[in-house]
Amino acid sequence: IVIVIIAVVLGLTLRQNKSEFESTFLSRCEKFDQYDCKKVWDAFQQAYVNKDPCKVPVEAYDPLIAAAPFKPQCNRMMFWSKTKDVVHGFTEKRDCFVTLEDTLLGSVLDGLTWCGKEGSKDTFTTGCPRTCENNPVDSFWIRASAAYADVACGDVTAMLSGSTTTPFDPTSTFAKVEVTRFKAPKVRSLNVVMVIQKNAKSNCKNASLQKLKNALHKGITYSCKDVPESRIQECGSKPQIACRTCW
Ligand code: C8R
Repeated sequence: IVIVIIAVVLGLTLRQNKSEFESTFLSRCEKFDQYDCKKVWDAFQQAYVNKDPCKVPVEAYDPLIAAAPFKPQCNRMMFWSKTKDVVHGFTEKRDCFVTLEDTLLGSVLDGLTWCGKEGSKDTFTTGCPRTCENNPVDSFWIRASAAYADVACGDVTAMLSGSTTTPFDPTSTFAKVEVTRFKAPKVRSLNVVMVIQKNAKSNCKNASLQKLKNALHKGITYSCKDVPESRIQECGSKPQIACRTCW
């Protein structure tokens, strides 16, 4: 009995406490049924733990994507660029559309910073580099965006910002990773919602959108509609407005 007690006490003291980061990860993950969150956590960690935080390539997250694959949600998939707050303000209130942040991986990691260190088993949340190309956070969003765009189907929506001079920004993840992954005939159309705020700098006539049309695989129909931000907010707050009549 004494030996058992000693063993238990020793075991408890030696077992590392869960970090705040891991607790956040697991509690956000557990809101989704049908996933083994401990397995997802292990697959996540193997991407960056014990590695130089400038040497985490996009492919490091392949096992994570395999452990928590994205499910296609035809006709409801929403993409965005420079409109994160407007989009999520809307999708939080209505279930017309789903974004990457509504999926397990997107919601678990949204707003978080993480990296590892060579020779350490820990996850760090401060002092993580974001300027080198292969950093853990940027590589994750690129990999997750690619996987999310790969399952796109039906009529796809994208909210772009009329408050920038180049709403289709060739350096954005939307342009570099997502648009070129939409495949006809699985994806039927790409419908741009141009968010028009006060003092807008551009609209659907902007030249960058010609580049978007050209970047789309042939067979995918393109459309663009200028929509005041106030209309998007109104549709978010009035459930009696049907999704298809929001704009
Ligand atoms: N997507 C990309 N980046 C994401 C993201 C996401 O879902 N969620 C977060 N939090 N981030 P931007 P973009 C972080 O320039 O480059 C997907 C990342 O740190 O306004 O065109 C999503 O499916 C990233 O660097 O948009 C969406 O369609 C910035 O926010 C595009 O890609 C991206 O900010 C958006 O990527």
